[in-house]
Amino acid sequence: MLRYFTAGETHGKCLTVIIEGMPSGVEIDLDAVNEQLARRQQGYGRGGRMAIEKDKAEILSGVRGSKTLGSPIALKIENKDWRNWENIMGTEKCTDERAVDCPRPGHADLTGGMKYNHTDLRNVLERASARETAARVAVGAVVRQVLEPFGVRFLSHVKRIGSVWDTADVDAPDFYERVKNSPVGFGNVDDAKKAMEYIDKIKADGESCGGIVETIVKGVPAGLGSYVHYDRKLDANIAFGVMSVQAIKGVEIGMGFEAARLPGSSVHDEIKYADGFSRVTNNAGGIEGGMSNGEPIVVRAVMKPIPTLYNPLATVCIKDKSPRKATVERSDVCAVPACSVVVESAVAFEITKAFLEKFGGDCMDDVKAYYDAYMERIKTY
Ligand code: EPS
Repeated sequence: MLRYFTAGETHGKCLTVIIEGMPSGVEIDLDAVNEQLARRQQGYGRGGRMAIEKDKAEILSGVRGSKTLGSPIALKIENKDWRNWENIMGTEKCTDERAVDCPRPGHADLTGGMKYNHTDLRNVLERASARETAARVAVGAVVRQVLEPFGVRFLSHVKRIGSVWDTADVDAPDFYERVKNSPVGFGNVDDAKKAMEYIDKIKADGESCGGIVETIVKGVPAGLGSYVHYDRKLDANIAFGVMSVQAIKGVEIGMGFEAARLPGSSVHDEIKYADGFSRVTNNAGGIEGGMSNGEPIVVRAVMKPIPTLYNPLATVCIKDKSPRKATVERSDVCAVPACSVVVESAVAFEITKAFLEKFGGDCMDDVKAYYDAYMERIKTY
């Protein structure tokens, strides 16, 4: 089973990842991993930290001559900011300079402090921080390389920032090129301008903002996941992976919540046959009965506004219980474009995991042999 662990505090020395369950013989392109890390660092509305970091992954084990060995893969991403925090975050000695005792509403601060019995809430925020998403992007970028020979492609974009929607047509041929060049991950240039103005206003008000991101996966064969047991359902596992991303409050597949409003005939995708089965529409977002059905997989997620507000909300000091204003930590005003890269990575992990569950073998030759035999068989079903 494909799995991974991450470790690391936002102002600690580094982020560390161990990925277990990769077959041997997967070509690993480290530049492609670093490209994804760079994508995550971009976006209009980010804070000062991104000017400090130049995220790069270093592979420590599990790969030899750019090919996986089948053994656990360890990765490291350095925190350049560590040099400014060594005294505060030292693993042997530390000071309580920058201690936090006024929890931010919406952050893990208060409940995390109560749960782990911390008197300095920095002990919570350091790990709860979305800095950890750099590690998750590295994981997604490594494991998706299993899928490369099979033509599976991951695409993502931002659909909404605060009150501003991207009205671009996602099926336009140059849509993703425009998304790539947009500071807010939109396809429509005028809407992108409005979103940036919105972010400027939010910033001036000492506020933060959230949005909606979408990931589309193309080239996934029918039959990943299963209807036979709840924990093998592909949509359930995707929802879990995406919901576990910091600040995500909702996940939809395909038509999602809209399906509540419409009659069955407007929701379910009619079946056609021409050299294989396909669907006339894709309201199901490529998943029926917990299994991929061969259509593109469409996942949307809602990111709430980041809880650090420069114009802070009311809170209570955990020491003397007096009413106070929440702590202000350096933060982003808007991290929705970065979130779209993180959600894409979380989806990439779940798709790769399901792919290896279906076609898994110890080496890529076995995976390819099983994949080819299966594709041949379903072609004539
Ligand atoms: C982030 C790094 C963090 C935050 C942000 C995401 O760095 P720092 O705390 O040093 O500014 O900028 O995390 C949050 C806003 C949060 O609330 O968790 C990153 O690498 O993406």
